[in-house]
Amino acid sequence: MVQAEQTLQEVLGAFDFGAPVVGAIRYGHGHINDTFVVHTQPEDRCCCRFILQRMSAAAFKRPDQLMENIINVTDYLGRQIQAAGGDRSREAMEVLRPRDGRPYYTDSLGGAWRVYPFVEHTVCRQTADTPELFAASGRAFGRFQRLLKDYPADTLHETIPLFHDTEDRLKKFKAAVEADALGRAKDCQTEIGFVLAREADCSVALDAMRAGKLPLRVTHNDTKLNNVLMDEETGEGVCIIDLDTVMPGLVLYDFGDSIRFGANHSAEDERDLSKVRLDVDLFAAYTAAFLEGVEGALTDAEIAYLPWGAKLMTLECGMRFLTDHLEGDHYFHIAREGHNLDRCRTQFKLVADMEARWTELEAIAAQYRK
Ligand code: ADP
Ligand code: GN1
Ligand code: MG
Repeated sequence: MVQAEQTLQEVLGAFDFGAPVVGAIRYGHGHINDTFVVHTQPEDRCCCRFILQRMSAAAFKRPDQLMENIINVTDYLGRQIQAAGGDRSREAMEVLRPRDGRPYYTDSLGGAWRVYPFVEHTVCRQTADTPELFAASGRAFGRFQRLLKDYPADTLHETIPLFHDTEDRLKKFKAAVEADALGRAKDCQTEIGFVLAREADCSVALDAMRAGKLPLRVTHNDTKLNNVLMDEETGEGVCIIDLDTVMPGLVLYDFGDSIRFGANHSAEDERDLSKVRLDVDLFAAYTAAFLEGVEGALTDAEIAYLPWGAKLMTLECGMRFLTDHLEGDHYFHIAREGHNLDRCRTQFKLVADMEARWTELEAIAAQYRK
């Protein structure tokens, strides 16, 4: 993979930031794109910042379609937010086009880059330290779901085909075990067995969808806590970011992925598994807030399946980390050897916790059925 730094200067020259660029440094904790913060120095104001990203070529095969989705979705959200009296520049992402007017810039080595204004006076959190904070993220993701309720789903490109198709993820996982390209499978037999014991689970949401019980909606599909920017003073959610995977999906994907990442007090790559534990109070706080944010837009069946969303997104993500580990870490960024295996283990610990406390999770969701 070509280091993003190799073409950084060329890319900075391709955008008009409205003031001289002082510098650009790596930024954030995303696993997929190469993200930089660009500092500029306007004459009459203090530093003005931008987010510059090289979109992951491993994840996104069609940056043109990806950017078409993002421009259309952010325009749509922007109009809705304005109509509701909100601040478009703070609450919806906005794409800053390169000098040539295209939606993104392709560098001389083929890398695809885009720019967003930096949403200031916000914080991006890696763990949900309090139920209030986690609830604020739930309201924000719920509201996002509601705002996109009538978005024409058939106009969206599938930026990553079969993204949350857990059956397909299982198939790819089995192929990686079978190929065992790096001879790593022998060291992950426990984890491989964990997935194989849950093969049938991988079909639960898809079966319900195929049976007409769960509707397809426009979903974000990557609702980690660090994909929402919170107001630095009030702690409320300001802006949902990382719109790369906004596509048709099931609402339980959005609910579940937030629980997977946020309803515990440890990092996704924590090595001490005794610290990794599902916090049912956080689950309850998020459920209430998410449903408040969607404002009654969900059916009873969708509400009943929320715990499945949590379990499936966690199982699927663990399976994806393990697949990437077996294939040589070509998809998720890693910072150390075995990083994806460590991440896989935290996910499976959380799945086991969810199973152990399943009746409690179902009872929490059931409170909200009409
Ligand atoms: P990835 O797909 O790699 O996760 P993200 O789009 O989530 O990439 O961006 C990575 C990080 O950059 C985010 O977690 C957040 O901290 C920061 N970020 C992204 N966009 C903005 C923005 N417009 N304003 C402020 N921070 C941002
Ligand atoms: C990736 O892009 P980021 O870091 O917010 C991934 C998600 C995973 C997550 C695990 C496009 O999210 O699907 O759940 O890592 N995004 C993509 O932390 O694959
Ligand atoms: Mg992200």
